[in-house]
Amino acid sequence: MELSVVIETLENGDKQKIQEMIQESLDEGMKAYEIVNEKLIAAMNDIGKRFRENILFVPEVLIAARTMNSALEMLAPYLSAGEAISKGKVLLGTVKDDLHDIGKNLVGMMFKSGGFEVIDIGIDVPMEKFIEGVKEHKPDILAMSALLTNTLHQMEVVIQGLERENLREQVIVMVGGAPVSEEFAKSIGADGFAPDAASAVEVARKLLG
Ligand code: B1M
Repeated sequence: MELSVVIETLENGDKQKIQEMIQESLDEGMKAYEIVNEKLIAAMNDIGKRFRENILFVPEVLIAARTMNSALEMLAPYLSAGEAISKGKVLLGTVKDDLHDIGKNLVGMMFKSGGFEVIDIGIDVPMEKFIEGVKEHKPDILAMSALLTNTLHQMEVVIQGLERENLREQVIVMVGGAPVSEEFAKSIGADGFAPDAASAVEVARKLLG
């Protein structure tokens, strides 16, 4: 599975081809998480670089993202260990005004594979919807993802909303996404930060004790 071919296939939006390539790699013994990290994310980073340089534009990146999501869906059963006993409940979403969902989906898959129950409330989630979700589902962890510098502050808005509703003590808040840092997480009063989907599960386990 050559990285250049993965990039080309994502850009072409060829869902069937990417799935065939993944199946081949799995058959050859490559681990699902290696395929995600070394091929799919690496390919998306390359696409992101050309997006930043105005070589690729939103419609092209959107096609690549949809193809990547279909590849992740196919890999989901391989990432999931299928543990029967729930390790905890996670309410997951991408913050308001932010439409990026690939990282969030990956975080959701890794939580599921770690035995957590995941309630994914989607993208562009306003504070009110996060609060409603906490009231309705009573999750152990509220997990927020943001990919844009100008949507980061929404994480703080949600934490302040939880405080106003006296819900802050009832839920562990975790944040992540490319522009999020440990320092930022601390500064807004989040309980945990993880730089990637796999470590999000480790951090969650530590926070739950
Ligand atoms: Co957007 N975009 N985008 N985009 N896009 C970025 C993020 C950008 C860095 C591109 C660039 O300029 N190089 C840039 C942001 C700059 C900034 O704010 N600093 C950007 C921009 C500017 C925009 C628009 C404003 C462009 C425009 O319209 N002019 C626009 C905004 C739309 C909106 O959200 N309102 C936009 C639109 C889009 C598309 C719709 C075309 C598409 C998204 C489609 C989709 O998601 N379904 C898109 C994409 C695909 C990207 C890039 C290319 C790829 C993002 C991605 O999926 N990466 C991205 C450039 C890049 O990152 N290289 C870019 C792969 C994914 C696995 O990584 O999401 O970081 P990531 O998740 C990681 C970690 O961050 C972490 O785990 C994952 C890996 O294990 N993680 C968590 C994520 N959430 C976590 C939560 C946790 C813990 C870890 O705990 C709760």
